[in-house]
Amino acid sequence: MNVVDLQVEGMNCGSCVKHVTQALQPLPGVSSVDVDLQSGRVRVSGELAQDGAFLVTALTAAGYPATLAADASTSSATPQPEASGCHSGGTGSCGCR
Ligand SMILES: [Cu+2]
Repeated sequence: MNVVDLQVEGMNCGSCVKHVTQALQPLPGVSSVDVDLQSGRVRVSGELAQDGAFLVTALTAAGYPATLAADASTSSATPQPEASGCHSGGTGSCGCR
């Protein structure tokens, strides 16, 4: 079991969190995905065979440009269930439509 932390851009609302989770969850070896909406941090745990680059690729393809976060020693990534909905007064700049 290992953990990869990603820094993800373009998440502004709960729907984005859902999209990001759905983009990562089916990938090989992924057993859990924790998204912190406010910091844009995503923590993926599982039997991840590679260095996490495939996670970055998948997320970017899903419309959320991601980079590997350098330190894996952040405090717990607490999922943020809800922010301003992007369809109701959000900035509109997030990856979901
Ligand atoms: Cu959104």
